[in-house]
Amino acid sequence: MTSPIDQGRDALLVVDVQNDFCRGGRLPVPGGDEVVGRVNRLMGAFAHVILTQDWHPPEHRSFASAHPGRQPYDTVAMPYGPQILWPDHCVQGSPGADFHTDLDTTQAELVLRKGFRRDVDSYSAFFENDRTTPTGLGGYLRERGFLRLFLAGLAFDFCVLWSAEDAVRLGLEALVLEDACRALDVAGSKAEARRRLAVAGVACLEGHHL
Ligand code: VGL
Ligand code: ZN
Repeated sequence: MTSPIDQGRDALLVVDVQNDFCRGGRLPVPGGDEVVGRVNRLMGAFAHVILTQDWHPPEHRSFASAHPGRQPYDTVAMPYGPQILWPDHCVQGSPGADFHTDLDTTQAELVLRKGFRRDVDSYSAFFENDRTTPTGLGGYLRERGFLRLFLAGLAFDFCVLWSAEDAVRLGLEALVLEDACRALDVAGSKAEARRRLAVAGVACLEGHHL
């Protein structure tokens, strides 16, 4: 069951382990804090680690507050498709956008920010929610010769899911370390994420075996 890590070709992508997604944050993922220790341990097992950071301008169009009359978790039509509206979160430069205080970020070779365009959300670390605007991560991984991407972090059913799907789309092998993720579980999104990962051929593993 365990895939031995190939330190030359494998990278660990740590998704959005930020204060706003943890206890006391603006968009807390249930149990979000519990991934911090697990992710710290996992980072020690990989030679190459990349962090993502959700990084929205104030009045980002994914915020319910930018849509008068709408509530968080409503869905609206955006030019690029349906978009769930969220509480304001991970505003650029705010404490909520910082990495969790206990996350050990020293080993990260790249910190990739996403969601910085006001009109487009970006769940995936590879493409914005229009599914076409690249973040550059695909090119970065290709140039560095990484073939396999292990994913951990928050939230399992949004940014981890979309990133894993896009990794596969770009020809990488993707593996989700499920015990180092937690889900938001909005309207069945956690079960849906499991189905979509299976369809994409993404393996879900227990990271504590690594
Ligand atoms: C995320 C909702 C909004 C995530 C980011 O990191 O999964 N979810 N922004
Ligand atoms: Zn966001």
